[in-house]
Amino acid sequence: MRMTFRWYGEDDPVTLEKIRQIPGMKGIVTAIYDIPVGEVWPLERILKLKETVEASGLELSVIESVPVHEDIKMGCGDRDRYIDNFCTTIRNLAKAGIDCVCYNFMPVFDWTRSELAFQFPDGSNALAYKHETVLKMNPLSGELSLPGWDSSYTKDGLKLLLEKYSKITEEDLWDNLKYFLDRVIKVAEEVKIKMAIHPDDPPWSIFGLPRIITCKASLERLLKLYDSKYNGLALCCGALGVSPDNDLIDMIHSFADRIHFTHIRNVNISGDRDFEEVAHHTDAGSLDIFGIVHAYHQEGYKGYFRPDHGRMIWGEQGRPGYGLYDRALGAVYINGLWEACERLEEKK
Ligand code: DNO
Repeated sequence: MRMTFRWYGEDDPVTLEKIRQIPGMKGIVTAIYDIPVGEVWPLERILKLKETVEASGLELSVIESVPVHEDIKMGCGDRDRYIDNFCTTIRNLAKAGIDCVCYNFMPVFDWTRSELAFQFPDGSNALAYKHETVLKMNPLSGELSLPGWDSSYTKDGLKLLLEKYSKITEEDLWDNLKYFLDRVIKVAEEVKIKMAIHPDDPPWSIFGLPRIITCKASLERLLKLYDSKYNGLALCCGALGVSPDNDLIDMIHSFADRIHFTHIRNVNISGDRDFEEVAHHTDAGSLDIFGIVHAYHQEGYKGYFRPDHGRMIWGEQGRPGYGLYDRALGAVYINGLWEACERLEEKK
């Protein structure tokens, strides 16, 4: 297991120097954020990023994410050119020594919440999702923006995109995902990059858009679309875990050899399709974080872990979900659980 931490680049207030001081921290998860979606990431830019990260004493571990152009997801327009570009980016990343790339296949919006600063009685706050509120939200109003969303759309551009998607079914999305994987995984195999799909967050349809990577059956289907170790998963516990039907421990045991990257986060399921993000500890929320880490340990997991979203605590202000303190506590907690699993194993 390699412990990593997400860093949003030079303008992230959570600097590499701070991340380096987190006990047990090994690597950085990041991306190049200023290249338009669909364009090639030049090798020089990737090497520069690697140099910056390594100068801080950390390793550049995972790219999260190389974004997938909407034409690819919709199976229209310039998809072949964008897939070629994606493959070139993968080749360039491999030349720089990267071995794991995360991506997602969520139409238009990446992860979604209805509240960015849900207040807890202890004075901390965190991201939350209330389904009733989301049902009333208009994605065209621009009232919400989350790190990870492509903010380059104009209102008209977004409207057009949503109209186009209204004709796309879940099965169309599966076909388009297969078309993409058939081309990309071949290259990934060749250059030895493990591709890791991030599940849909939350794992159900929002704003009428189809979402397909939501549960065990869909992960199974995805893995079968192209049967290769390089077609793998970024198992995000928080994303999948908000659905009580998703048994994460069972998923870890079922797919262990295809999980390359893991996001660990706890959530408190507070109603049907309602949840708040909480501290990483098992007793803070609805997920058995010890059980999850233990399952990885039992499987001899060698991939990357990162603590996922944290609350805002100790007065910190910053990028929703991506402050320093609570994520650092999460990393230390996970490392502690892992060490305990190791020690108990030795004693057997
Ligand atoms: C949210 C993240 C997602 C994730 C992408 C992966 O915090 O987990 O934005 O990076 O969905 O492509």
